[in-house]
Amino acid sequence: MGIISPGFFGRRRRDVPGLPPGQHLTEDFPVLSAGPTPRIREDEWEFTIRTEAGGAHRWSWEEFITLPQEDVTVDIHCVTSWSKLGTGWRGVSLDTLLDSVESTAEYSMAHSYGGYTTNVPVADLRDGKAWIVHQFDGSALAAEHGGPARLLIPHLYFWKSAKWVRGLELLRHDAPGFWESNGYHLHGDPWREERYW
Ligand SMILES: Nc1nc2c(c(=O)[nH]1)N[C@H]1C(S)=C(S)[C@@H](COP(=O)(O)O)O[C@H]1N2
Ligand SMILES: [Mo]
Repeated sequence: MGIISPGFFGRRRRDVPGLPPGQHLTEDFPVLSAGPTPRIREDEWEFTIRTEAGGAHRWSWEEFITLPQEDVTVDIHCVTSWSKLGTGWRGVSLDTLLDSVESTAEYSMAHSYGGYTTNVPVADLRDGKAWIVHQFDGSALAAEHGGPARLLIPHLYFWKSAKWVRGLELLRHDAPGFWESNGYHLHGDPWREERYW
């Protein structure tokens, strides 16, 4: 049996590049859902952006899937402390979707099939920071992980990445979503440990 100083693992852990404070690495892909998994067929799936002025833009699955697609490899961080590095996704940038609507709103609420909501500032959806993804690791996104499509906002804690997403509501004022109403932080930056409030 070798002797390993207690500080050894501690140092290594902090030294993992890409691992925010208080997080540990996981190799598998945990499923975290607040309720039952909605089963939404692609032919009934729709995604709608509503603006603060009452406008709306809606995409059917067919329309969504023919938009420009991006492949992204990103790290994800759950507030319950697991992080998974280098995850691969395919989907449509929020820049592409938001460019279809006229809006100056600074806040948004994501809405999911099943009723889940989460609030995200529009600035956190813009400039290549967020996607609506429909593939994980080269395969169709599994229902447990939010298929047919989910939000992916990897620079915020993973509760912001709404599974089974069905729309985005653009708002003039910030308002808490499901977990934010239950004590989670309004913003959720893992590098600043914006976990609870
Ligand atoms: N619709 C919906 N989206 C959700 C959740 C949920 O319960 N319902 N859980 C959130 C939380 S807390 C996390 S950590 C991630 C988990 O995604 P996963 O199950 O694919 O790992 O989804 C987020 N998106
Ligand atoms: Mo989470």
